[in-house]
Amino acid sequence: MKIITSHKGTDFDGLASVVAGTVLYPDAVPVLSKTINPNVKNFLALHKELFQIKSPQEIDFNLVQQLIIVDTNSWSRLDHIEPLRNRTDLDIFVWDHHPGDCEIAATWKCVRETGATITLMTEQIREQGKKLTPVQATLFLAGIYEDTGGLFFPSTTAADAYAAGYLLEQNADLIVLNSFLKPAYNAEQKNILFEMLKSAERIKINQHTISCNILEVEGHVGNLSIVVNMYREIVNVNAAFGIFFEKNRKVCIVIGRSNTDELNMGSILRGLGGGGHPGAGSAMIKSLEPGEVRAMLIEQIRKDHQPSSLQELMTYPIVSVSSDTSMKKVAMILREKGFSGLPVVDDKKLVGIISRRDFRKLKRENQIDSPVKAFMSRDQIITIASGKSPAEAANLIVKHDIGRIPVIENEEIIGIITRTDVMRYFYNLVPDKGL
Ligand SMILES: [Mn+2]
Repeated sequence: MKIITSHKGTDFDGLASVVAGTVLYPDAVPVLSKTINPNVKNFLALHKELFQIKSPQEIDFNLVQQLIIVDTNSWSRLDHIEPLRNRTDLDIFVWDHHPGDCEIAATWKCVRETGATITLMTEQIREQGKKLTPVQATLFLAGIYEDTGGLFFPSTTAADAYAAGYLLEQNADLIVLNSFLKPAYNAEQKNILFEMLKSAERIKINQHTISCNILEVEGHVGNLSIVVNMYREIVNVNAAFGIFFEKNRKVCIVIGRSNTDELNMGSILRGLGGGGHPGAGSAMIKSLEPGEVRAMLIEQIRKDHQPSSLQELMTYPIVSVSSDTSMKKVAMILREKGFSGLPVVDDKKLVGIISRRDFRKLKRENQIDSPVKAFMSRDQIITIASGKSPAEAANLIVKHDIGRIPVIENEEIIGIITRTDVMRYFYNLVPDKGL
């Protein structure tokens, strides 16, 4: 027996991929976890009989010989087929779009970085010339749209757009799709935005305009970050925070959105026990009045000054040598400081870089007394102008895999930006996966 399944908390990409699996492997039985996302549940409530999906209870796992896993590559998301986990005789196929986490030992896999798994499976269906019904095409397109935010997310690839085009050719119905992909912004969110705008205010902290709005809400409201972002755009501030107070649960949900790297939502809200990334963050605070939360938040914003320029971040004064320094002396400095390389500077101008590697160029013993200019590299030295941002420095470091970049101003070297400096800057910018 062949079964095909996807991760728990099944989303449209998961369901679409399972159904696509039944097109590619007609003898496979589709099995879904009991936990399914609400919008997918709504879709299935109307279309279930079309897909003949089985629950894990209906499967005799002893009879399973082949397992096709779609839209995940991790056993931790496959609780519902736990009995199969330790079977060594299984033939396992994996279709997934997250190349990072390849946990499952598959006998065959198609894992490629795309916006959605269904994109990969649609390609295969198209290649094999298999026919799709309009319902299948609609479901597949829902998978692509949900996982790529309607082809908007940066994770979207050209392949997703091609697959979407193909599915539209196969009569995917955008009106049906629209009604199942829950509108992110509906009447509830509209009311909250309207309330926030009534009491909108702007304050200035460290040269940035900020708005910090307290609002009482009844119970959990979804998609508040979209509301906060719209609010930020309308009120026209660098960063907007919504403090949403759920009176019955006595919790404050804080959501922040910013449009500048200098106001890092992730690090500010980490200060309140939450997390996030530079542009968006959130925190949940219990047993404090919203007014107290607001005061804490403002204090946190004041403290959280991000170095915005390379000058603030770079190391200086720099250790350098002049071009007539002997290689012997250079070797000594490198050893003493534990550096892998040094800038060679004449009259404040960078003329070369000498690194440990360059010592391989020494052919005779007495060359150790020769000046560094005979061995340093002069060409294609990566430097960065002092006006550039820390993020640009980080890009260069990653792109060229170098540990240190000279910072140049008016053709003079004024400092060095190192991997460590950049790490220090980015330490607070590491996205918090948990939120
Ligand atoms: Mn997916």
